[in-house]
Amino acid sequence: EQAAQLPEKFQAGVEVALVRQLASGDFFQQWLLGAEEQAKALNIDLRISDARNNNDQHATDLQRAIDSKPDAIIVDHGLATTVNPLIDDAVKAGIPVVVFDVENDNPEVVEIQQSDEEAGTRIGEELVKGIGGEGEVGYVYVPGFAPLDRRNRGWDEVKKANSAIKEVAQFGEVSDSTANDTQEQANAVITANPELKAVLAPYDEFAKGVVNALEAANKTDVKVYGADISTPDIGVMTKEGSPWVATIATDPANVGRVAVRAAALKLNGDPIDTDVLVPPSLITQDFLRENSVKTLEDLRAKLPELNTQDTATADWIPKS
Ligand code: SR1
Repeated sequence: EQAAQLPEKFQAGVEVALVRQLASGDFFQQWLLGAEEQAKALNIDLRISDARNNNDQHATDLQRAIDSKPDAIIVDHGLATTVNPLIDDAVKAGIPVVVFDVENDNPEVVEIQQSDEEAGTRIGEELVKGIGGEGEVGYVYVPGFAPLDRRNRGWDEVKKANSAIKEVAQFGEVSDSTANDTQEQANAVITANPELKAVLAPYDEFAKGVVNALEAANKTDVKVYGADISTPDIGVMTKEGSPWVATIATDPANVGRVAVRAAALKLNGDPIDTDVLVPPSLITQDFLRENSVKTLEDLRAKLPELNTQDTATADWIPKS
């Protein structure tokens, strides 16, 4: 019934290439579920590739996607130096392009992000408040990933405004098993810095790695401030004695839906802003416990603003 209201080209079926740099971990899995759900509602055949954090492979996948002449391309994460020249080629070839979490300044490209600089500031300020405005903190950061670089700019602002906060260690690893690899580095940081009061870990895989290291070292008085949310993350945050006290997060499935809707609007020639922001919410451990939130479904019910169904949409786009 819904398909009949779609524009003609969608009724016939359209192909959208989703070219992913990373796909492992809760955020990326949930994001894909949302994207697939929205694609199905729009009769879009989503052609998905995953470069598993290998940037050469990401470039190869993007070139292959361009060569296959899809109706649109969504580039999900990736280094600007790797993907932007190819994105320019795609635009020149007349293919509509949407990027999520890529630093790109081609005016034809729709860029989606989770207001990451502001997110970095908000979770950083929460950390400062949580440790009384002073003390030693650890920071998990890997440069080169647009959302992490943007959050880092927000955190830099917080540090400038709070001179009694001493960042004593920066560490982290993004890989196919980010949480485990970050945990190994966190073990060493925790041992070397016995006065640590908190760790800022603004990516849920980072946060989980740090939590595991703190639990193994019996140092759960060190507070963890993270980013992202998922059902497993909620389990970690609400566990008795958990050091993970706050996170700044969108609903990743909602962001995936926004990306597919943006591609649909662009390929249909409908108006869409070049910059699409999906604002995150600050979610505390206290909020989750007080509201008996155990799953992402529970959280969606308690925080309906996580579903930005009016972002990047039109009357003909089915709500999913
Ligand atoms: C390695 S970048 C990881 C981040 O990408 C998405 O923006 C998620 O929020 C995650 O924190």
